[in-house]
Amino acid sequence: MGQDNDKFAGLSKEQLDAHWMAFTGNRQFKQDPRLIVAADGRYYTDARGRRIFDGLSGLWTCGIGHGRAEITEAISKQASQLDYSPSFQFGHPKAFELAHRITQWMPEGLNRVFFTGSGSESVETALKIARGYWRKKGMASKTRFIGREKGYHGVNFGGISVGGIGANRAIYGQGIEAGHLPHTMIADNQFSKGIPLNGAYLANELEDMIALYDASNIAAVIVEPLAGSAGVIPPPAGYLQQLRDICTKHNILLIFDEVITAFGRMGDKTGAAAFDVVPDIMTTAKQLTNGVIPMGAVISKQEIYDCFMQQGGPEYMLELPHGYTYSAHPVACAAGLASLDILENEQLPQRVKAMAPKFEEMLHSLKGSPHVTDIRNYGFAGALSLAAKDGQPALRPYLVAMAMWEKGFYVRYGGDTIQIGLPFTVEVSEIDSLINALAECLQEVA
Ligand code: PXG
Repeated sequence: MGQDNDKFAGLSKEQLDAHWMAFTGNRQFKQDPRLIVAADGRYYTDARGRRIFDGLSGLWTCGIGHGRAEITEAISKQASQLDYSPSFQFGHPKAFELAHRITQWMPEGLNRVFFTGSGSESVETALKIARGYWRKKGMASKTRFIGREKGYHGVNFGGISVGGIGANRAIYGQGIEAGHLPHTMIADNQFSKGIPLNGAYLANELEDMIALYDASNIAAVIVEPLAGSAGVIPPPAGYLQQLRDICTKHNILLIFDEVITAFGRMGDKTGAAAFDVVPDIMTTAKQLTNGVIPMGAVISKQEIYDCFMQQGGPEYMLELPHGYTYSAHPVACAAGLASLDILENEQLPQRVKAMAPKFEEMLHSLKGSPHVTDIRNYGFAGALSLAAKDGQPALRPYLVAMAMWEKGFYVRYGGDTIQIGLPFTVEVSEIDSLINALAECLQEVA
């Protein structure tokens, strides 16, 4: 270990070629792979034997840290007791226990939980519930969705249709009917710390879209309360409340996609709690199981659930023709219960809230570093925007992230941004090292 020539971890070219990797530059990766072979706490070990700080908590998944015995023991015990049980027409106790526990993490009124296998599946589920709900209520023309520019709602056809990251849609052709609100990353808000002051007026664009499409044709508005993938865009003061008010006024459902923001990262139970606005449906995944086992959950207001029950026909009939083979998978439920136990017992959302100002201060110390055109943050989420190099906006973040990897830090690069999602258990000295390394990399990368 420790030798550069170990970086292939003994894999042959044929093995490397066989795996078509997700959201990865496959050609570059396979020439110079970044292979991770172990994880422990807030650190990865790569194939060269180096310890690497996990500056994105996996992919915003592992806030508790890696290898927590309580979680691995819970899943191993569950796998030996009940490794799988059919998710259609049968149930197992932990699914109900976890659903109930999740409701205790939700704002008042969100109390019916549907399980999925990922964030993308949570989004499709929420969109289908929204359309189905209006049809059950006799308003079948309410089918259109409104998303937002720069929104990320996973990769399935519904998600990329309401999503607003052009590169994720461009090659796939037609999706489902959706309009897009303007994003809120405006020049007036550059280098805002936490919640930006300007931009609530952008929510009024929803009124214009309603005037264009008519509320009788719109099922729901879907936004991330804080946009994650596009590079951490916190909501302007008053913006989400404005969206809420307009949706309520026009009888349109409001969906918060909280795949990144739920379960602690915002320094609160959810983004809805942190920003004090309650949606009608919330989508979650990632942190629910600390990333250890794939799982998502869609949480809806009781009125929506009740509508399906009331319109469900004979009681032996199913009310929602939707679900996944792995909905409420017993091993995922065990991981979810163990993760929520740790988040609660160790008061990790509270810890995030208490340490967020320190992170904010340190992150914003990078203002003035070469190439940095904006810095944004909230809770334990932060991002830098970097100026384009040679007319290629995505090039410099890639170079910076690779330089960080060489220094022993994993951060995410996407579009023209570098993103940080700190583990909830991080120490101040680790934030300090991370930010210092970032400052050096920004100097080094031309
Ligand atoms: N909605 C939101 C808001 C997300 O952030 C998804 C849906 C899709 O989840 P799945 O589990 O299907 O991937 C996501 C996922 C990044 C990054 O670096 C973000 C995501 C995934 C991978 C990387 O910002 N978000």
